[in-house]
Amino acid sequence: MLRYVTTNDGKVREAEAYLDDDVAAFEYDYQEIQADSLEAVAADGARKAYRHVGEPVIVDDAGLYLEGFDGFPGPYSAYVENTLGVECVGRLARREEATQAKFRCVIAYCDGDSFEASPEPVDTDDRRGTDIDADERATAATDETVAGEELPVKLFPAAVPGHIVEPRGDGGFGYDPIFEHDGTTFAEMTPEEKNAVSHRGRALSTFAEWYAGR
Ligand code: ITT
Ligand code: NA
Repeated sequence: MLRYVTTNDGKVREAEAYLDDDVAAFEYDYQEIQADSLEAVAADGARKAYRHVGEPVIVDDAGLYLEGFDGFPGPYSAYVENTLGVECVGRLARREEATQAKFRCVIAYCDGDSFEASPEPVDTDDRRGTDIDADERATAATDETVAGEELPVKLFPAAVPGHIVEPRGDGGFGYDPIFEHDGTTFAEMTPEEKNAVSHRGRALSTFAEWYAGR
């Protein structure tokens, strides 16, 4: 059984389309590290969750990156949501005309086995998310594993570009009401509509393809 490990009900609603008899959501509140990259946070979480569950796990770490604010809040998105709040981030971005943004998501998979080593190391310095070209709406499955640790982790990053707007919509969660993509905020979309374009939908479908064919 593969476990999708999270404490976030919004993520579970979106992941449901990718879960079936062999994949189940699992609520486990591990201690997250603070780091400058989603990759590092997700990889660490996957290792902790695997050690706890003893079965294959995926962990999903995500964040909002404001281009004009050098990628803020990025990996600190949860802290900023809990302190400033989503509407305040939206007002700041609009006041400073820093409304160009992207969501990034990194799925980290760990099953206790090792994977084929990659010739290229993972670039973990991605505060600005520059490793993903948002204009291409990139879905980049990396073959990289985070090496040099006892438990190998496979990473599936993805991004989606958008603009910060006044809050609209009741769906989704987190920053969704202020994130507009192709004229619609993520909070105005159904989970299916959001999955079809979102950072998480792209990361999950890339993961699912790899997982099915591994
Ligand atoms: P888990 O770590 O338990 O999965 P979390 O809510 O802490 O749950 P993240 O660390 O990945 O998840 O989330 C970081 C922040 O980004 C947090 O404030 C979320 O609300 C927000 N966020 C993540 N994905 C999002 C999405 O698809 N739409 C809007 N906001 C999102
Ligand atoms: Na998290």
